[in-house]
Amino acid sequence: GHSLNGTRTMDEVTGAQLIAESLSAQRVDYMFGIVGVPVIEVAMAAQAAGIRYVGMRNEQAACYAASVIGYLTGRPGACLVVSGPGLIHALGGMANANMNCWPVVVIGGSSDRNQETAGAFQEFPQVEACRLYSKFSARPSSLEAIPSVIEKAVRSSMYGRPGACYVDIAGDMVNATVDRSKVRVVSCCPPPPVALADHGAITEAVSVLKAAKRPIVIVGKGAAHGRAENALREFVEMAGLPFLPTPMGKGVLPDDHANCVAAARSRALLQADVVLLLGARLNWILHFGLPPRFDPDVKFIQVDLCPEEMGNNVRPCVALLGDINAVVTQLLECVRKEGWNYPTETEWWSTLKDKITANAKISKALAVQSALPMNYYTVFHHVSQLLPRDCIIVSEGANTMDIGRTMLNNYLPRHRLDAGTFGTMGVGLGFAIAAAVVERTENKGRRVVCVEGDSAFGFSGMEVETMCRYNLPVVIIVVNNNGIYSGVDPGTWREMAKMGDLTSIAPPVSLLPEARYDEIMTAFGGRGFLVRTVEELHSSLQLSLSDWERPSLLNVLIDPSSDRKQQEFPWLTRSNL
Ligand SMILES: Cc1ncc(C[n+]2csc(CCOP(=O)(O)OP(=O)(O)O)c2C)c(N)n1
Ligand SMILES: *[C@@H]1O[C@H](CO)[C@@H](O)[C@H](O)[C@H]1NC(C)=O
Ligand SMILES: [Mg+2]
Repeated sequence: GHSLNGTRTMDEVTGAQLIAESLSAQRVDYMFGIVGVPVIEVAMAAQAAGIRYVGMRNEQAACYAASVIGYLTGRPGACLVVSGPGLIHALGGMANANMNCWPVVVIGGSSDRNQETAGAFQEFPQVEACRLYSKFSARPSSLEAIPSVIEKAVRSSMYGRPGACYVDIAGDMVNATVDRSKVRVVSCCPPPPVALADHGAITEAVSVLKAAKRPIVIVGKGAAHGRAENALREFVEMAGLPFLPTPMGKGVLPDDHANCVAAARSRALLQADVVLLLGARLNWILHFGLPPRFDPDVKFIQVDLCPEEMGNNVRPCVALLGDINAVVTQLLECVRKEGWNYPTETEWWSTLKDKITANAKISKALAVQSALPMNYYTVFHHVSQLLPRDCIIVSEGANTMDIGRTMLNNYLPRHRLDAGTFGTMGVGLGFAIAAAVVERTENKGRRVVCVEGDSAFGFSGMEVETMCRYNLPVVIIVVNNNGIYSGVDPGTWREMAKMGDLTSIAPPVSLLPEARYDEIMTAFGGRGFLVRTVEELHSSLQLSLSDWERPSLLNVLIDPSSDRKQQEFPWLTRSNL
């Protein structure tokens, strides 16, 4: 019995309410989106159902924000978008979530069913379009089907390898009603079931580790997602193994842990004879596990929850299929029972420690340079001194992200969010908003600090208004080198403008020199700072960190020709090595 809005009775429920109540029943607590026809009622119903709704300025950023919720809290966030262009803007966020293996549920309004194929307003084949960017894409066939489809979307987003799921809601279903008694209640789906690795394979893995001369543990974002931090810490310390994190594996074990060899990354990868790979893929970030970055005879012990991942690019010598936390616990028990640990006095440890010391010296030399404009290393050196240990660091850019990753430590799991597996620019502000909204709920006193290249900042720059609107005390640090990788100083830019049409002669990497990104923040009532010196950096960052009422933006002008220190191998900026 559907009826139109207006004839609704007490025991009737609308499509919008069913979506909202079903999401809430599945413990989806946060929704990010942009409203319009036909989803305004869905957003309002979400708030009525106890879901926090954050209105964003672009669906792409809304979807980035929603996707981080799943990584931070273990339950997916929702992204709510209108039909056609709204949904299409969200595809970038779905793709990014899928690549990062983060759960997210996108809810898209679509045109009325009786106008399909007739050229309806914003008509688009949305379920089909989402298929390539998601694990599950469907439209409930009736109002009664909404709770089970939402449950399936939430469950699919979290179970197995996590990812994006899409639920389409036809416009005419939003206001349509159904008798509550006709709708089957679907209870909350539990967290994913935990799988253990094969017992024999665990024993084999430990015997491979015992025979290793130059072992390392690589801690991936899967270990962070799998909340393996406690078991992993015990395992690494008991087994005495050196480890290094992938970019978002940073913080699962603290960066200042005695066994962390991140500062000797290239050397460790190149010379390791056994790698215990924990929730990390052998993709471009790990140079495919192949020469010239790895020893051709290196043995991988691959731990992953996804069977299809086993053997990608390199055949593992042992494949441990299961939940990362559970498998690490199994390894820990095996190592404990055998009473084995990797010796502390080995040539391998000396090699790694020497390399760490040498690299630290080079970074330090660059960091203490007092010339103005500042270089990247100086900026990060001083920023790192002021950041609280428990802050959530969001970071994107090219040099900004690569150098920042090596100089800004993480001490806690899931406290670093960056451009990720897909290398997506524009994720930072959405991530920061989501992290700040979660922090407001959890109230652990953590700051969200967003370290952005000037180009990276621009992709979602208008989300500064969102931060100001909700009083989210995010600290944005724009490391401003006037461009993508590098830029041009203001004087040269003016000379160039006199020489001809800038569209013909300006370097494609360049952006407006000394652009006043700080004034975007002040325009909406946040704090803005223009920073040229170390003193200004210190005072503005201190002021920003002490203000819990509103966001800040530090526009840090650096040398537009500042570059990375000499690399043994270029990485993260080159995918073909
Ligand atoms: C969506 C998207 N578009 C374009 C790129 C190509 N790209 C890689 S890094 C980057 C920006 C780098 O400049 P910036 O953020 O200013 O950092 P910098 O290296 O200058 O410190 C761009 C545009 C990308 N990775 N993602
Ligand atoms: C639902 O009803 C409200 C109130 O009548 C109306 O404003 C809105 O446009 C309707 N939404 C859809 C999708 O039909
Ligand atoms: Mg730049």
